Amino acid sequence: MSGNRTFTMIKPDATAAGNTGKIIDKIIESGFTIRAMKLTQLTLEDASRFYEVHKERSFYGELVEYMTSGPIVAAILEKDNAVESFRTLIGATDPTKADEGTIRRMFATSIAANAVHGSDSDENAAIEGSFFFSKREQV
Ligand code: FUP
Repeated sequence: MSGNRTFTMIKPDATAAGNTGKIIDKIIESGFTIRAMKLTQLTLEDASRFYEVHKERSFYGELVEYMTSGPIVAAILEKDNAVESFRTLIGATDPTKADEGTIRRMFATSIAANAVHGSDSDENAAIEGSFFFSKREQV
């Protein structure tokens, strides 16, 4: 059974480029309800822990460094079938392969600086959401 919540981050490239508002608008227009949101900056320890699943991959060090390079916006989003629906909205990891109209196609500059994160399963959505937000911070 698919769940109704997912977790996202607007990444440092997108916040630095002034695209935070446009991305949030697109998320809301696409039918998601924001259940938690904060602007923050990851420490190296935070990013290493968040991306621990990728630690054996060649790009891990670069990814962790990049994700600490500026502010991010973390959010919990609600919609039916949230995980899959949000991954459709953001598009492929590589923005040159992302479909027209997707957030990554519109705002990402490279595979690493790809504007937004979206959880890849209900289980990870719950883990990632609770990485940033206490129960009290979710409405
Ligand atoms: P996605 O689920 O689309 O965010 O993609 P992955 O889980 O495969 O990758 C997580 C993050 O690692 C991506 F958002 C960006 C980064 N990455 C790279 O920097 N280089 C790669 O070759 C693949 C991923």
